Amino acid sequence: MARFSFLIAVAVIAFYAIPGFSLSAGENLVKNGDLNTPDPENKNGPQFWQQPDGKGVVWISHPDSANKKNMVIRFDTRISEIEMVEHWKKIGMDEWVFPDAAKNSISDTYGLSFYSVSIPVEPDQAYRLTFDFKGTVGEIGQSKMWVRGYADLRGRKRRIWETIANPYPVKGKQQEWRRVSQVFFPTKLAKKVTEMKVMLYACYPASVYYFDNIVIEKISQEEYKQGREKGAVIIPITKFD
Ligand SMILES: [Ca+2]
Repeated sequence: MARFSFLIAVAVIAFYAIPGFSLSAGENLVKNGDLNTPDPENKNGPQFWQQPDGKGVVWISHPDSANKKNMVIRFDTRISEIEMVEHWKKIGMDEWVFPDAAKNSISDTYGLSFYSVSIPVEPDQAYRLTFDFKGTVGEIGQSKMWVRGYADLRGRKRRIWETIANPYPVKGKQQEWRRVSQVFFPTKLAKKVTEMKVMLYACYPASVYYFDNIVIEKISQEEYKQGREKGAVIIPITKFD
């Protein structure tokens, strides 16, 4: 048994020693991607993420896990624009206040978003984004995840690249949790990108949406090529931490 373990260890080391796998494969570049660690500055939100507004965007226990310490982000796009704007003003989150708030639910217009902190982008490096999602999908579903790339241009940080990962199509019920996985390569299309942020986004139809387990990992260019050919991988999930 000991010898067997030793052989496995050797095999693992050999695998990581292969050029292209020397990067610590599997390391999640999204800090607190499982959303489980509270922000020491604000106990109502996860560390290394934007502060949730506590109404449209809420940091709560996983709705389908017995582990109450397994946290997720929940969006509620049923709330009207007027209500959202009033709430944002009340808590001092003026950044997203629209000048002409409507009675309609926020799903009809802007939707709701939630950002990670910045993540460095390496030149000539391909990545894989993976996340868990629960919510209405299908032809009418508009919720998705973005990765947005930034560069310092003319003295300002500007968004110069982005990619979208859709949590659909998927077979089965619309409200099932699913794990979405998709490759991307920021500097292939925008050489100047030096950092990226993940943006969780929920919109139409007016409903509740959940996100969890956001992972960005480095992959080889060969894996990127294969991933592009295959397209997004979406699998239903039923087991939760
Ligand atoms: Ca979690």
